Amino acid sequence: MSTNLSPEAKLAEQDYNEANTLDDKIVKLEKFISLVPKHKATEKMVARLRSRLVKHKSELEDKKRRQKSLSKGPVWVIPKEGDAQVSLVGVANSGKSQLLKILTGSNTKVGDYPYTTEKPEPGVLDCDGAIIQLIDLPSIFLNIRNESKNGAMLFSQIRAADLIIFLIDLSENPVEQMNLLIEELYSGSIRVNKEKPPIELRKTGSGGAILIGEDKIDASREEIIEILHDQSLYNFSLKIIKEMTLTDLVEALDYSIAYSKGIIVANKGDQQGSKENFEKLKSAYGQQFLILPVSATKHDGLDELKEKLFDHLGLVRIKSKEPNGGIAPKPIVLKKGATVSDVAKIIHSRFYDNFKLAKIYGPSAKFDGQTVGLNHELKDGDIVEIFAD
Ligand SMILES: Nc1nc2c(ncn2[C@@H]2O[C@H](COP(=O)(O)OP(=O)(O)O)[C@@H](O)[C@H]2O)c(=O)[nH]1
Ligand SMILES: [Mg+2]
Repeated sequence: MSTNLSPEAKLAEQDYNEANTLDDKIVKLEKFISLVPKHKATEKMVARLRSRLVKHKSELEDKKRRQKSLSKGPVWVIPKEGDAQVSLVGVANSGKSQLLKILTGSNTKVGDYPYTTEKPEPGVLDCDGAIIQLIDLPSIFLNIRNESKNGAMLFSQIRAADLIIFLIDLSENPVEQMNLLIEELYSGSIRVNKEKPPIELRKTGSGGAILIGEDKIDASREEIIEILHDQSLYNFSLKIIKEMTLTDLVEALDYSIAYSKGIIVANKGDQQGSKENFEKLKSAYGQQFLILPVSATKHDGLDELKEKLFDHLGLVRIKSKEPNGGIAPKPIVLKKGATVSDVAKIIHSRFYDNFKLAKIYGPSAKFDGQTVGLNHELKDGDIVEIFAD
């Protein structure tokens, strides 16, 4: 395997081959992979090494799970409360704690010195009746996964969230910050605003390997099957749905990867040079991310932030009209795509079981008071009046 590698990489390979424990194998293999130059000629080799890494990691997970059932270690994920959980991710001093404080009234510590925030700190944000749990997190720095004892726990908190806010300090180089955050999250097996490479994999009891759509990968049948063998898969049917590389296939097989959604909030818009930095950030990341400019200390852009944040969570707020004609003060918060039947079930099973008709007022109604059935899809801001027998 070690043709055309640097002496350093060859040494790393040897170290890996000599490693005995799973932990050690993972560390050594990661180091080896990092030392292999990445280009077309090494692509398949790197994919193969990554697939081994996936295997080692899942073995380690299994081992930990078995041990955990005996003794429970500390868990750091803040239990979800409200309608959605959002994590604040940024380098030191970007203003995460300041933003949490201003949006939620939480009294998390804001510091003039870096790393003021040592553990996750939740706050509650009211988005027109939807309750969003916002979580202030310790700052991200280079190689945090290996350098910080809390790295793994930090990542578990980030993965658990429904959305990530990348908080960028516009008084410092914004593209460097964002590159760092994305790379660190990547190393913690978190991909942001990316689709999981689409495959359909089914384990079969016998029959060996069945490949469908193998022409969509630029690799031989044997090379594809080797990757699955690495994961101890021998009898399976695999359908490749879109064009992808061997590396994508390895990613798709790696169940430890989280695919998260994120937006960028560009803070300190009141600082000198922030406009130029905002433009730089936009040209580097504007295609992949929604970017919202704010100033957490001057309270600029916060209403727009709340609005767009809610929209990105993929939720809708629906109010019900009561028999006395009054409108419930608190909305019911549902996933986009929710229908009248979802609302009926929540109000009372009677409304669902004996449903007659509903009247709709608001964005999804062709006209106010439009009569609709259980399957009518609702939009954010709708008011629903349900009639039952
Ligand atoms: N000028 C300016 N300073 C800010 C803004 N937001 C936060 N800061 C300051 O940046 C420093 C770091 O804030 P903090 O919230 O502790 O950052 P964290 O490390 O990301 O939690 C503090 O001195 C804040 O007062 C802003 O919008 N404008
Ligand atoms: Mg902080």
